[in-house]
Amino acid sequence: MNDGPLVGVVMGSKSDYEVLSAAVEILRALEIPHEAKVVSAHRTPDLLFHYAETARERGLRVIIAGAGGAAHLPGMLAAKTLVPVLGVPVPATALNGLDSLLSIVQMPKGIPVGTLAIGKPGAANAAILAAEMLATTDEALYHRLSQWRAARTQEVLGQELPA
Ligand code: RP5
Repeated sequence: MNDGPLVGVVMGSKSDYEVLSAAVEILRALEIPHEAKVVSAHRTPDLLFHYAETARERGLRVIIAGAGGAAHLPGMLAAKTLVPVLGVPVPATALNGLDSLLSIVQMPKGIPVGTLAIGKPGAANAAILAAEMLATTDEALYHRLSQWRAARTQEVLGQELPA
């Protein structure tokens, strides 16, 4: 029985946490065991390889990877593991995340990265998607996720506009 993290949230820099925290918050709310870590593709390439190569044996079932600029972290992780990688483009440069989005989404055929929207909405959706993936084989999580979504629906139904 694996009691370790099921989802790994990695990012190229501590500065990315402002965005990736949106994923962590949702994983926490859904009680999904997870870890968050800085792994830089170009500044700590050996750590990147080690993280990817040991991901499956450590019990990770999904990796959420966020980076800004020439965002090669998600693609390089995907190249070194069969654990599914969800990429989150981080707006970190003058190009406001468009650079990161194109870097992540344009993976050549054969090594997929599931690419989400730029910034916090993408980070949140990556966590929800990871939850949905895990819920295909976890009934208790499926139940928590259903309740979580129903609560979001109620929030919108309860919204009132100023008179
Ligand atoms: C990328 O460069 C990181 O993912 C981050 O988005 C960006 C800036 O990093 P720092 O200069 O803040 O460390 O590698």
